[in-house]
Amino acid sequence: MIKPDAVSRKLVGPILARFEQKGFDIIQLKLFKFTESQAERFYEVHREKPFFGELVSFICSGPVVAAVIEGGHAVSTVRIMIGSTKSFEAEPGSIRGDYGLGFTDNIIHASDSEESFNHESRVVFE
Ligand code: FUP
Repeated sequence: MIKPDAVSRKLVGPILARFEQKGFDIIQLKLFKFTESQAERFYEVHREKPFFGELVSFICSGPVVAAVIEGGHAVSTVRIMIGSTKSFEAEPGSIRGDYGLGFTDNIIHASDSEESFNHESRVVFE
């Protein structure tokens, strides 16, 4: 999911292109703005964390683009492609490493397991 910072910086095309160039299929795509309650459900694993409020408010701050990406080893390969959570530490060549410097505003989210994909895609595409 391409986060509000990247959408406002007009990085949707370049980011989606990377997944296509890698060989993945984009099988669902949605531009939308989270409501607060939808964002709280999306990030419910972080509900008790001290940064939860900041995270929810950031993800609601502008439109996002959610994509369902299909292909072999999609979860692990996409996680490698996005780079470390802290963009300022992410490897050059990764999406966060190439496009961002932020931590909360870190360009992109990707599901880290099949279970989180099932939950997150339900919240986004329901
Ligand atoms: P990631 O899976 O790389 O997106 O990272 P996490 O699941 O650890 O964190 C979810 C989101 O919370 C991250 F995109 C960044 C944000 N976050 C903060 O804003 N502050 C923190 O202290 C930790 C995470």
